[in-house]
Amino acid sequence: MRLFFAFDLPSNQAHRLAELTLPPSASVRPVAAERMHVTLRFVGDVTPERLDRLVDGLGRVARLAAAEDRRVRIDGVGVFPGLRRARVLWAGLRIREGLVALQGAIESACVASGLPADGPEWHPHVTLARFSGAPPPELGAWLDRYADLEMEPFEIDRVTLYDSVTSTAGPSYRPVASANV
Ligand code: 2AM
Repeated sequence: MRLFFAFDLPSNQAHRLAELTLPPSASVRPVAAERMHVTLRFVGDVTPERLDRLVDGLGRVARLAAAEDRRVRIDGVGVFPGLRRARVLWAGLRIREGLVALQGAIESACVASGLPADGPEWHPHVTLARFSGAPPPELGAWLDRYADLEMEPFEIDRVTLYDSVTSTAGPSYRPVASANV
């Protein structure tokens, strides 16, 4: 299993992101609207007992998150790890303290289940495309063009623990557990 906690985008926003014209390149691999999401915490493979504890933790986090401000909005674009060696093209998220608290609570639930602590920095983003080879020379101009990308705010209403299943057709994401927040 390749587990991760995430929330989905409103379908209309995911479709609008999927319709952005990507920088032209033979190596660009777009993400379909149906698979766009924001990872809150990558988990990876776990034992069945740890999975049970993570699912319990998700329920506790959801109850706690009900009191938080969970509004977010798509804001800007960028690349990981950097322009010259770009592997991932993403849309950023403007977030409020409430989401930082929600992500922190998920991190705490992961550590309580026995997982090692994640790195200190969380970069909320929606992966729009991946580059399987050298990034296109037009990438810098593309980033400038969409620097002011902004969508209407929305409220996260559900957090899901997904299993990423890889096949020759690419990854697909199977919900293992989810909770309304
Ligand atoms: P990405 O969107 O930046 O590619 C399923 O693979 C999800 O988990 C994706 O959203 C991916 O992030 C994220 N992910 C995969 N491997 C990861 C890792 N080693 N560390 C953090 N996140 C990871």
